[in-house]
Amino acid sequence: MSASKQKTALITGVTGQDGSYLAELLLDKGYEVHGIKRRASLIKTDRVDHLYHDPHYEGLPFYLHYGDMTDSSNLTRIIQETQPDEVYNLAAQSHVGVSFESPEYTTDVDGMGVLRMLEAIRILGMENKTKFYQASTSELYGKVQEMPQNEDTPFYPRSPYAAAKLYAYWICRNYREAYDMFAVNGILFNHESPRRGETFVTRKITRAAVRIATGQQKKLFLGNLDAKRDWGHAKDYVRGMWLMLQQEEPEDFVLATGKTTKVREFCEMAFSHLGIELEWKGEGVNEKGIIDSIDEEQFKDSTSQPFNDLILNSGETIIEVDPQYFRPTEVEILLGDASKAKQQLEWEFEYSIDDLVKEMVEKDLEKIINKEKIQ
Ligand code: NDP
Ligand code: GDR
Repeated sequence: MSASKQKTALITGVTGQDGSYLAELLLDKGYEVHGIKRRASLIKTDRVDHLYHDPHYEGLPFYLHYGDMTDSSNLTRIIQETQPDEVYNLAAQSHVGVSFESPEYTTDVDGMGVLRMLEAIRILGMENKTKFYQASTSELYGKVQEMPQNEDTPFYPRSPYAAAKLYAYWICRNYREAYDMFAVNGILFNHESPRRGETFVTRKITRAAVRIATGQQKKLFLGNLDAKRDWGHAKDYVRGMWLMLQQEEPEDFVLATGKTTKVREFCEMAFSHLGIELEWKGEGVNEKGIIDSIDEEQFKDSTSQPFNDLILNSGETIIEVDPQYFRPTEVEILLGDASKAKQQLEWEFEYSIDDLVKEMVEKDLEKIINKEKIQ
């Protein structure tokens, strides 16, 4: 691609899981990529360090700017300076459980932050130049009414995180309709990778599994083992984000695999890769050992008196339910229908859940063997 045709992208949340994969993808496509990072007392750019270079020397066209979603003037300045053709708004306080602890901050970053970005583009008169991607989420469906969920399924947020993302979803649509902006929502179901933050359940499980298998940890404490999620691989999903911004018309799309898996099944898969077969045991276990209903009262009973609070491996308890990880209101099941993305974007996912679990376990194992910090 010649220099004059090179597109410029700005990624908020570039230091996160999705931001790092998206930056790689866009650089590969010949983009100049700018990312916003937050000031911290310790450098925490591990996920993009391989892309970054000292600006005094030649390197990839990848640049980092200090910024924060709570600071309008800073966001406006960065957009003005970088003049992006495409903005990918991925920055968020993205942990649903933490959003109950920090609801106001979560709302500011995940809700108001989106408005700040859209307003900056509009005030700078860039609404006809800059395409905007908003990281919307399957958490919007919350207390699920319909299965599977697609672009027309009604929303019912179940956390401060989801409520903030609901505002973000609508303000994005409003700017599209009010100012003719190319602004789209990608309603993405859970996607994971070896770069997943270690407090999300999948990474918490794979990391603990290798630590337990190598004798560095005794037990894994988890919350609701019967929550079901539609888990894909982040690499597949960032490709979908890019495709959404290459369309003629701005539209919202669901990305999902169409398969839902229980947290306990994810545990079984992860431990099984390490040769550990789990046997579920505990007081109050029902016939099937599962909770299939999404009836709230039944669910409440299940959390106050958890099923299967012991998982035995050769008589030893290695996983235990700890109610501190239950959420005041839970999203029990998510299952997405990505037919629209498959038809219009020709988006397909390449990684199955087996591939995903295998890669996550192997990378965590590699890190332990190489005595690297497991991030
Ligand atoms: P991560 O938590 O891995 O990354 C979040 C990013 O946002 C990090 O770079 C973080 O910076 C940055 N950030 C947080 N707060 C601020 C702030 N106040 N100002 C500037 N930057 C901030 O999330 P993912 O990569 O997994 O997700 C990306 C986006 O997609 C998020 O908006 C998330 O809500 C959404 N999403 C994610 C899904 C998933 O399954 N992964 C599914 C659907 C939606 P730092 O590194 O400094 O913490
Ligand atoms: P989620 O992801 O809330 O779906 O949000 P998370 O991995 O945190 O939880 C998935 C399910 O697992 C249950 N769970 C636990 N969760 C965590 N974090 N820790 C535990 O110990 C634990 N035990 C059981 C949870 O209750 C839940 O049901 C993710 C984030 O990436 C969001 O930003 C994104 O919008 C959605 O996915 C789609």
